[in-house]
Formats: sequence, structure tokens, C-alpha cells
Amino acid sequence: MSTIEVRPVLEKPLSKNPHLLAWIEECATLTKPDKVLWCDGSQEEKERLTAQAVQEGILKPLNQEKLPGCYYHRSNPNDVARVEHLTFICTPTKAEAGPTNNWMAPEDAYKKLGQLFDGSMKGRTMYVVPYSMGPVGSPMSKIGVEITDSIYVVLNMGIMTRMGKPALEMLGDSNDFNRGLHSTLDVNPDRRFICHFPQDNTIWSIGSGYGGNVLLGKKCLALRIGSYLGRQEGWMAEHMLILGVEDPKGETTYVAAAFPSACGKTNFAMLIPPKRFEGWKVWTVGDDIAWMKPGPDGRLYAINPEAGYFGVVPGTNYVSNPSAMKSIARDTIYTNVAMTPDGDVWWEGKDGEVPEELIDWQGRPWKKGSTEKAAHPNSRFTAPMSNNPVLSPMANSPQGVPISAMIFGGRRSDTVPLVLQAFNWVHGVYLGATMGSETTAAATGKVGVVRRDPMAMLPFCGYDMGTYFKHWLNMQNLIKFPPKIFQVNWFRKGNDGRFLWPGFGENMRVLKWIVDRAHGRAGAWETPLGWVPKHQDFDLSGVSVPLEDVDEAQSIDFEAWKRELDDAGKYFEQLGETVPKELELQRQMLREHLARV
Ligand code: OXD
Ligand code: MN
Repeated sequence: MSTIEVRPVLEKPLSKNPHLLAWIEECATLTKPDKVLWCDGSQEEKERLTAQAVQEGILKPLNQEKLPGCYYHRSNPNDVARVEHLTFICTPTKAEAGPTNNWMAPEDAYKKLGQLFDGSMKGRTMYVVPYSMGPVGSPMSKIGVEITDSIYVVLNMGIMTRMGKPALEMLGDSNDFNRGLHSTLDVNPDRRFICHFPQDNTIWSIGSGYGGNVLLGKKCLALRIGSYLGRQEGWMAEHMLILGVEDPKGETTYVAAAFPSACGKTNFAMLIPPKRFEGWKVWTVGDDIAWMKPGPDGRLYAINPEAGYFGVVPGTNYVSNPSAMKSIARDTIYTNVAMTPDGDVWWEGKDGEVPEELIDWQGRPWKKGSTEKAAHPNSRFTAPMSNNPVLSPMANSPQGVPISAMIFGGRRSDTVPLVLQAFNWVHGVYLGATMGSETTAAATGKVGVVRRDPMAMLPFCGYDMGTYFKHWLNMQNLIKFPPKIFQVNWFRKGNDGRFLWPGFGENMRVLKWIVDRAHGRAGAWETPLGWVPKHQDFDLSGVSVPLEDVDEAQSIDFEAWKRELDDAGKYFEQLGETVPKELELQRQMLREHLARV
């Protein structure tokens, strides 16, 4: 390969950063694109690339009267979710990646993927996508550059991040940026790998076009590499939404909440309080990821590193999430939903009548009554957060928002009560570390089985899980006023399989108690497992389910909890010796409490 062939790299660079130029040249030498295009993030560029994507059949314009600025994308049917079994943490030793991550030695991964990347962009354009995770100018933000051969990725990154020139300006001549290399190759699962090299602040992703595998700023940088950097630098990268609860007096309290994928994080982040809560408002800061760092006043401050929402579409409607519906009414990319004959979109759970005929997510004709899903269960929208009618005025704040409460929530049809408050930080970390949830369609694999998903980070923690727990415990020493920690479960079911709690907007009742507790102004009962609301402190008036159901949702089944604690013990054993002793002690203490009831 001669340097002449890669000259286009140097023709119109948008940066003189020598580290960046050298790396781009290295990537071009490896992947051998026909052309290299630097992305500046401008509106003109977005329009030009969108037109090109339409021409190449990558995007289809949707009905522009109904959905202005919206486009449709259909991914390869073999490529519709994150692939955890093909995702690797490539630390120098296997122990650093820990027992919950797939591991490959860095030199083996570079070699194996290097062979796949060799010539992978022949006949294609290589796009250089500079981006900032976090508000431009925030001391908590990080710069990444993604090199990709996919226009779909470029257009999605333009929505999900602060992309283009402002990111390059922030970077200047620094060598401190994440290097992300992505090629769609032939979308063959046998040649699909998502590899993270935390020590090199590098990500290599090949063989996929699905968002979570290829929008490298999101899960790869903001969580896997982010969690690794956070531990080194004294901050936290968490799979958490951030919301602000404004009370009728105008005081806003910020809450961060971790839920596993596809458990309603976006809905919770955009919650509309029920009528009963007149004067209360919930503002969205972020719907998926929180970067949190102790501030000079001793509180924990959070930013949302993203600028858009990559949300699960099925189930989204004007009841479950009116703000999401408004957010996706324009300038949105829809992936793998169904299309109506007049160029509108449809999915299971959308408001209104089920259309008679559709084109399903695989491009096949679909008729009402069909047993097959018209939209893929993990079909997605990519929408700019600026579309959100309840976007927090603090969403772009460089210093972030102070967090008063943290919530851990899973999808559990039994055992875990609707809400409880941890006794203290260590107990809260224990609740997060032992979180379990029934699996969903957001990742390939069996749906509906309970798996332990510590802090909802199982697929996203970039290093050994026990060491991550230790980092959580250590953070307490850095935060003078740590947030209070809570556990919630919106998904508990009765014996007949019905949900005991109505969820959605009604979750405001739980949220209000959490906010009040965070300010020390609501009562609670002490149970062996934590603090739970007393009836008079928990506003249930007008709730849309029988109060007995709420009591059942909130009840603590001691026998089930003994099993739960035993199971947590086995899980700690699986995680190995790095699990902090404090957490095992917590478990034993809770077990003792229960033994006495
Ligand atoms: C997501 C996920 O896409 O968690 O946010 O899978
Ligand atoms: Mn997520």
C-alpha cells in the first residue's frame, strides 16, 4: 500500500492535531478506503449525507407531512441487538476484565480484528466523526473520534452526540481522545467483534451496523471505557437516567436511576405526573447514561454525556410516554419498525387502530391478525434530545446537576418490593451489586430469565466487577454529601400474572416519597431489608389499582428473600475474591436480620 493511496486523508483535514492525523492515516492504511471525509457536524453536511443515504437505499424518507425530517432504516435481520457474546474487554490480563466480561489479549485482538479490517473499506468512504460526550466546554466531557464506513452511523452520531467542529476545537492538539474504528464489513456474525482496549482508550468494532454495537460513543465509550477511566480518575460512569423533580414551590431535586436495558428508563426519565400531583414536573436530563463526579461543594454532580435518545420503540405511546411521542415526531431515524402504506411508522403498542396492512421490519407484507411482530421488539428511534418537551434546562449545563437520590430498579415479577430505601451507602451499594432482572430483547439471547445485573452494568462494566464494587464503596470517601440510595420494582406480579403496580405516570407517587426521603421530610418503616414508606407518607389517593394490590406489590416475602440472599451469596462467589468483604458482610447481616423474623 503506498502513501499516495491514503493521501485524501490529508487533503482537507479539519484539524492539525498531529496525533489525530497520524491515527487517521494509520486507519486508512489498514482499511484502504476510496475516500476520506471529515464530518464537521453542520446542517448542510447532514442534508447532503441524508440525501446520499436515501440514494443508496440506506434510509427511506418517511411521510414528510406526518413525520417531518424523519427517515427509516432497516438493518440486516441478523444484526438487530447488542451482541454480548461478541463483545470483548481487551485488558493486558484476564483478571482485569473479570469473570463477567469476555476477554481477549490486546495483541491477539488487534491481530485478529486487524486482519478483518485489512482492506475492509475498499470501494467505500471512510468518515471521520469527531464528537464530544458531554456538553461542549464541560470539564466532565470526553472527546472521541469514530472512524466508520457507515453513513447510518454518521447520521446517528450527529443526533446522539455533540458532533463535528466543536469537538475538534475542544480537542485542540491534545492526544487525549478515544480512538474508535468501525467497519460494517459484510455484516456477518462470524466476523463480528466489539473490542475495547481500555488501556489505549481505543475501541474496534467490526461486522455490525446495530446502534449499541456501532455508535461507539454510547455503550462502548460512555460506559465500558468510561467506567474504566472513572475508576482511575475518581468519578463514575453509570447506566443511569437523570431526572429533575420540580415541586410546586419550584425546588428541583435531581435523581439518577439504573435499570437494565428495555426496562422503561426512557419512560421514567420523561414521566408526566398524574393529575393528583398538580404543580409537580419531571424534567429529563438524560435517559440512559450518567457521568458523575464529586463537586467542590461535596455533592455528587451528574452530566448526561449524550445529546439524543436511542430508545426502544414498541410500547411507546401517548399513555406510556407522551414526551417521547413528541420527541420522535420529527428529525428522527426509525430502525426496524413497521411501515404503513402511506409512509408512516407503526409498532406494537402504538396508539390507535392496528392498520390492516403493513410492511414489517424485514420488508415483508404483513396483515392485521398475523402472529408475527410487525416491528422488531428491539426496534429503535434515534431522536435529538432538543425535541423533548420536558428537556431539563440543565441538560446542557457544563457543571451538571447535584444528585440527591439514586435508584436501582430491575424487572422482577416476584420478591423485590415496589420501593425501599437502603440503610446507608454500603447497604445501597449491596442493593445495586445484587440487582437481578428478567432479560429483555435489547440483547440477543433468551428473554425473560432472571439474571444478576449489578447496577444494570453487567454488559457495560469495562473491568472486573468486584473491583467496580470497591470503586463504588470508595466513592463514599470522596462525596461529603452522598445521595440516598433506593431500590424499586415496577414489575411485580400477582399470583394470576397481573401487574400489581400500574407504573408509568403513577411512578410519580414512589418518586415523590424518594425525593421527600432524600430531603429527610417523609416517614418510613424500618424492615429487616431497609426502609419502606408508611401509608400516610405515600400518596396513593386516586391510584388506578386496588390498594390491596399496592400492599402486595410492597410486601416483603421473607422466605423468598432468604432465597434471594442465598442466591446473592452464590453470585458473589462466582464473581470471586475481588468482591469487597463489606458487601459479603452486608449480605450476612441481612440474612441474620431475616433469620430473626
Ligand atoms: C440501550 C441498551 O440501547 O441498554 O440503551 O441496550
Ligand atoms: Mn441502555
